[in-house]
Formats: sequence, structure tokens, C-alpha cells
Amino acid sequence: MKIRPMGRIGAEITDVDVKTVSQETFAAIYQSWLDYNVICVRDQSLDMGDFLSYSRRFGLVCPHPAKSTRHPEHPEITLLGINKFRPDGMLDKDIYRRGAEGFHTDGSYEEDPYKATQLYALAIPSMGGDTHFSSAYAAFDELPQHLKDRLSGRYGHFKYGGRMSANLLLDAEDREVQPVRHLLIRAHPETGRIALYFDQGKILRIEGYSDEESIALIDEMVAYMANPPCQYRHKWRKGDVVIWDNRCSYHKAAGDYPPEEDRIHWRVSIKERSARSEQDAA
Ligand SMILES: O=C(O)CCC(=O)C(=O)O
Ligand SMILES: [Fe+2]
Repeated sequence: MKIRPMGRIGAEITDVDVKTVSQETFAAIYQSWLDYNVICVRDQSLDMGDFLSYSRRFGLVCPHPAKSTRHPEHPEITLLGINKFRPDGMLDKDIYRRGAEGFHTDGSYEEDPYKATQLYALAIPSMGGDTHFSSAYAAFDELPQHLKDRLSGRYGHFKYGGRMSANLLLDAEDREVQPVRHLLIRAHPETGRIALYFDQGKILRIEGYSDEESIALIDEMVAYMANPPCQYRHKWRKGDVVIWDNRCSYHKAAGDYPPEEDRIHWRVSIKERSARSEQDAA
């Protein structure tokens, strides 16, 4: 197995088959993931069972709340880029541009957010369709001091759809849920490094400030997150298995490929094994 760093974040792994990795090799993969926040294992050939088994080595694989895009037989697998055209022939922007509305972290609307998201690429368009990543450690390090002071020790309130109620991928009966709260500046549970936890598409308010102050702070954060420091841009190849760490990175889809072409991934959301939902899933 070869591990090749792509910059401060992002590493490419080759010459390995994720179906048959030993514990020792997996430990090296896991460590490179902690070190580089996002890793891509190239040239894999997987069925759904293989993808799920490998994903479970990282943690607890959980179904995504958007039931409409789950695979009918494997609810833990979300299908990206399927049913892009509605019956009337119109492009469904919620599917085509899923994940493209800005840098975000997945599952901030959950009490136990996803530690990781993993994608397996089945079809890649001839142009566009990259995924952009950035480091939430660097976002903290380079945050202006007055924002560090104002966000430190504060909790944000998060909900699927956020301030725009962008929740059309959810079934109607799943849209009304209570927001959850998360510390905005916190240590990564495995590396101990400090990261900024922020998601412009899910955050509603910041605790301890008036509505006006909270809106102003969020707007300032959204401007900062428009082009956060320390980025890696992933150019997909069919057979890529990419996993990112939602505790210390952000990502966004470019959302720019020719809509008539296929861009299809299987996707899983992975929680810590200690997550409360482990009891629910059991
Ligand atoms: O399709 C992509 O490039 C990433 C989409 C996304 O944000 C996600 O799967 O969480
Ligand atoms: Fe995402």
C-alpha cells in the first residue's frame, strides 16, 4: 500500500484492496485519515456489501434522515445523483446540487453528528463534479481573534435545512425536529487538536447572544467560510473510495457538471461507536 499526501489535507492511497485489508493495514489507513482529514483509496471494485463492511470498520453506519434518497434494500446507503430528473423532465436541483450550497460538515443537525462520510464513485462526468475540502483546524487557527473570543465556549443551535428551511429532501413528516446544540470551538476527540465547528446551512443561532448579535456573527462566519483556509480539491475517478472527517474538515460539491451526464456515488454516514444511536440501531 502507498500513501501519498496531496497537501496539508488530503491523501491518496493506492495498491490496496479495501475488501481484504488486514487490521495492521487498516490501522495505517485510519491513521492517515486522522492525519490528512480526507483520504481517497483509488481503483476499488465493490458491491454494496463490500462497501458497507469496509465502512463499518470506521464506526457505526447509520441511515441518513433523507429517506427519499436511500437505497430501497440497503437503507444505510444513500444514492447520490440518482433520479436527477423529475417525471416532468425538469432537473431536480435538490439532487443535482446536493452538498453544493457552501462548505459544510455532515450531520450537525444530529445530537451525535457523523464522525465520517464515505463515498464510492460509480460514475464520473467528463468535466466538473469535483468535491472541495478544507481543514476545520486551519479554520480555527486562522480565525480573526475577535471571532475566536466571541465563539469560544459558545454553543450553536443546528437543524436540518437551517435558516433557509432547505429541507425538501426530507419526507414532510420528518421536517419538524428540535434543533440540537454543539460547541463551536472544540477539541477533536481522537487527535485533541482544536477545530472550528460551523455549518452555514444548518446553524440557526448562537447561544448567549441577542438575535441581532447572533445574526451578525453568523453572517460574519458565513463570509469567512466562503473561502476557508487550507483547501484540497478532489478530482474523482470511477472506483474512488473517499472518506472525510466531519469533526475537522468541511466539504462542498462543485455542483457544476453537465446535468445530462451521470455522476453517481454510494454514500454512507458513520457515527462514533459510542454514539447514543448505537442503542437505537441495535
Ligand atoms: O457530492 C459531493 O461531492 C459531496 C456531497 C455532500 O456534501 C455529501 O455527500 O455530504
Ligand atoms: Fe455533505
